[in-house]
Amino acid sequence: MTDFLPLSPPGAAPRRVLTIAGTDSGGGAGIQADSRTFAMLGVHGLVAVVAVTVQNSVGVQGFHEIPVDVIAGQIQSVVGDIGMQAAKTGMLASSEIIGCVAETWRGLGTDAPLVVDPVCASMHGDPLLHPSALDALRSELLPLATLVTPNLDEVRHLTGIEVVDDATQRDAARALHALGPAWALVKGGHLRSSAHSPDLLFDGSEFHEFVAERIDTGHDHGAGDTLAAAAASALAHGMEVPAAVAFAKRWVTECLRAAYPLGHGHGPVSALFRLSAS
Ligand code: PXL
Repeated sequence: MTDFLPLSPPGAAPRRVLTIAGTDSGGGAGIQADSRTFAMLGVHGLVAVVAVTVQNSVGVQGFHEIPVDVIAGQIQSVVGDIGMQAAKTGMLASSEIIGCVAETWRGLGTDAPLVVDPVCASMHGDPLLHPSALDALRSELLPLATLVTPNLDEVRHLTGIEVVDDATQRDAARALHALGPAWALVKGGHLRSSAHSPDLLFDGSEFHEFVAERIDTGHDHGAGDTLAAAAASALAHGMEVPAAVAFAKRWVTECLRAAYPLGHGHGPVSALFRLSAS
């Protein structure tokens, strides 16, 4: 990793990036992962909490949804006063919350880029989105997105397409883009049993492929959140979407390399490697 985002001098306000997402009591994913990446990339993280999860390294034992007026209030409060240059969504839990976030976003009248990470479940397979909320995700939020960043399970939930090879990955990117985001990123994840994990980005006309070294670790909790948070941070600096995705992919690869064990289950990816980078 050699590249970083531009840093603001001490005393000067950095770029602001808003995360609209759930908390993780285990500190690995969700708002905790977003906030670590924001800090390590030198942007100021703003937070709208939509749900509080009860979870540890073994799984998600439950979650509590925040009332929609409090969610809308958090977003309006910080954007009205502090301002933001980009935002991302993570766990949104329900169709009511998705509707609230979409309506609040439209009400801001902002042209700041919005990264939508369509979180459906934890890495343990525990649900973080009611299945009935998929329609709201498709019809209300994706049309507002600058970039949507599903993994292969989320692609299947959103499009019905089972990605098994290059051709189906392209079909999925086309189907996702047709739902309204400016750019769709289909993360390859564990698609191919090669040393690489290709991600495919599509804007309706051109495909961009991103290949990174595959880091085989059992500790990849929070990887999707970290990628989306890094992409939003890069967009906040005015980067074009393909450059922001390339940057985010390099960032999450280094966070995967630095992942550590925690508890009795899966440990988190770690943005803390940045502290020891020269
Ligand atoms: O990594 C997806 C994710 C997002 N947000 C919260 C989570 C998780 C995964 O567990 O707990 C709050």
